[in-house]
Amino acid sequence: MATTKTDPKLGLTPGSAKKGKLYEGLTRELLVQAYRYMYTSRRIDDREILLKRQQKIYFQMSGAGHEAIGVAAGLALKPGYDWFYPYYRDRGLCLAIGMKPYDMFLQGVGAADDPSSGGRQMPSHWSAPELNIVTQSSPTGSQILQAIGCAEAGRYFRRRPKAAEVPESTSPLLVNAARNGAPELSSSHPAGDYRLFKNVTFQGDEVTYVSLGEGTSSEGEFWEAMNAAALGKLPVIFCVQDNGYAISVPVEVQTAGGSISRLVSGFPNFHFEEIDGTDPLASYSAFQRAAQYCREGHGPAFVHAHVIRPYSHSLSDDERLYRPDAERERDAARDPVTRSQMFLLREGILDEKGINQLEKEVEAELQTAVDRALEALPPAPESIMKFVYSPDVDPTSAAFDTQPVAAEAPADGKKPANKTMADLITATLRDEMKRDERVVIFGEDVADASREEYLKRKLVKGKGGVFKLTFGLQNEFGGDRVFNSPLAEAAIVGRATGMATRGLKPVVEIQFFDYIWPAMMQIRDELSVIRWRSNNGFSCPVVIRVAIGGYLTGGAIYHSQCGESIFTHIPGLRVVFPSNALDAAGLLRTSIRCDDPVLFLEHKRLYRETFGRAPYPGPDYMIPFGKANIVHPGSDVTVITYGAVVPRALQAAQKLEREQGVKVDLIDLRCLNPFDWDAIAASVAKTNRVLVAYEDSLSWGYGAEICARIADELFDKLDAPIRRVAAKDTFVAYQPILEDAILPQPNDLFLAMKELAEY
Ligand SMILES: Cc1ncc(C[n+]2csc(CCOP(=O)(O)OP(=O)(O)O)c2C)c(N)n1
Ligand SMILES: [Mg+2]
Repeated sequence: MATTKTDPKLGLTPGSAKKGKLYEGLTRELLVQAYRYMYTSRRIDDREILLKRQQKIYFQMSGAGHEAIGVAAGLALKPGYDWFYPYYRDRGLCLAIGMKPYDMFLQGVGAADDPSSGGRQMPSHWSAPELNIVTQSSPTGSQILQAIGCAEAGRYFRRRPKAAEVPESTSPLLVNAARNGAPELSSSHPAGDYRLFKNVTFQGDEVTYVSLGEGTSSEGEFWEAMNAAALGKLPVIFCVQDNGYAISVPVEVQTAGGSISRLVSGFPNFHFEEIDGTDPLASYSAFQRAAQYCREGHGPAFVHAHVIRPYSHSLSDDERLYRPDAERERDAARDPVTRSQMFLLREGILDEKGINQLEKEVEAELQTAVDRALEALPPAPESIMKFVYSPDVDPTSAAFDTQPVAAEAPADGKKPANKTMADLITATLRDEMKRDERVVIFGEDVADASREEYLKRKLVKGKGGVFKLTFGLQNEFGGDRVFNSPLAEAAIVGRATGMATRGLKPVVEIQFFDYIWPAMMQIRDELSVIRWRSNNGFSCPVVIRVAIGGYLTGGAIYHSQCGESIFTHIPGLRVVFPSNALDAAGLLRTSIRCDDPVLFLEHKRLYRETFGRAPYPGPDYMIPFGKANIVHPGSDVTVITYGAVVPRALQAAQKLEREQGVKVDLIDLRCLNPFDWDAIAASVAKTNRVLVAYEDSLSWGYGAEICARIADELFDKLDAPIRRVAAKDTFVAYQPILEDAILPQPNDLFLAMKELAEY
């Protein structure tokens, strides 16, 4: 609990008959402290509103009306021990667990020293690593699934404490530095393991707090999170702060029947509370019960707190447009700050003088805080690229450039067997799981069998993914490290994000690229941006493996999509797309050991192709990101491609050389973000002709960026127009005749290369 000291000068009424009385376990001093937090919270809102009107801050979001439930939760939980995913109305909670008013004003002015984000996020988007307040964002509800992952990680480390340890390293200096709190190292530092920079902490009976408005309970992610919490019996307290409105939409239009408590009452394993959240004592005792239930391991808790919203939705909203005076006056009668003040007076805990004095002290504290914050320096414009990626581990560096180790030759003297891309992905996952106990794998169907007794009794062999790439891993490493998730893609990515924030390394699977879209909010607005928006306070280096692409004969629209450029357009996310077994092994290992979120795209058609098979390159084989592979060297035409177009382009290039003596310089990018610009520039300088080829539909595709950059920077090297070969601007059809006509074929590539060579 944060400081509960009460100023001895305050007029705690002496000699009262009720002295020593406890109120739901709270002493009179603590009640005064609670009132101080509530009053401070309200007055910060008032000051911010003034500052906004004076154009000294740029946005305001109030916690008014929500102070009692927030402060009560803060007093019942433990900062730096429990974990917090508070939404924007949780100013009272944040004060009660230790955030300072000055920190809040720094958010408002967008100061460089704003501890939540360094001026990158709006105020009331809380973050405080030392208090375990995890960086919050603006999408309503995206915090909830992450809170689930956070609680799962806590339980994982409790059961497997060794996983939390910093690994031995060849560089003791690095290990010590990391133990002493992740230093800033230059990006050229040879660090090659994210664990050196992830300080894992966990507690045996920790709980995770997550809050939301009643409107937000309409989001699908809320229901996915409720389901996951109930399934896992996780120690998560959901706090729904129900002020009756989501901006202008009243609760009866938002929630069927008008009561979220009624709707969720069927979830098993939950402890439920429905309370008047403007009453600090009722709120505190509900939170005490909820926390105890969670700490004892019975499961999650749901606290539905009815509150009020006296200051409209935000400063941009005027609630008088949709709420009549009478309704607003009814709310005002329940104002938690006034109620608490009346309670203190009525109980004789503070007299009028005491109240006045407390309020004067708060005003003075806020004045000082505002004055200081208004003097604070803004962030430097040069800092904008800082923390898009990890400052500690550079996956393009030499630390990730290792040589394959020849597999042991079979006893009969034959060469080691060539393996498929699928084989090597499985082998890499297996070795990384062995090496790093923080690696967990989950997704749809990835387990061998969720009913483990079937495996134990050897009644079944196990599935291990629809493409069987995780086959055998549950059997070998256990059901807590490889497990099936519900069919819910946002939950897969959101939970993984929460886990990775705590230091786990989730390697999750999205079964088909075509079904990644429910997870888009988590990927675009959370996973990729958490490090940047928290000014490096938090990070979440998740690996998302995704089966992608067509050329399947029968895959049709919903099992053949590409769309990688939508993801390479996201700063903060690494995107990898190997074309052969060896690259898949090397790049997957780099993805797992690096410190950034990675989208690892696996082409389904290449999983078991004869093209690009290789022996297993050993348990430490890595390829740095952003290094292309020259698949076929040549001096006449540059072809830039990746994925399943690589073998098709190779076929075309070989034919062109055979038939016309034209030598194609064929570049397989392998990694799409970052990509190997140097390899492209060197090749174009040599050939002066360039074709960019990709499987996705032509317009606005990945190749467009490459073409634009070549036109921009290599214009004087070109002897011919830049050409593209890609899929038609339609969808991938089921009938193979249509599929062939839609996707780029070797002959399309051949003709384009030939035309360029002849230009
Ligand atoms: C996904 C998403 N959709 C819409 C918005 C815009 N928006 C911000 S707050 C809000 C209403 C939230 O209402 P509620 O959950 O009841 O919380 P309250 O503000 O009432 O406390 C909306 C629609 C958003 N931030 N995120
Ligand atoms: Mg609301």
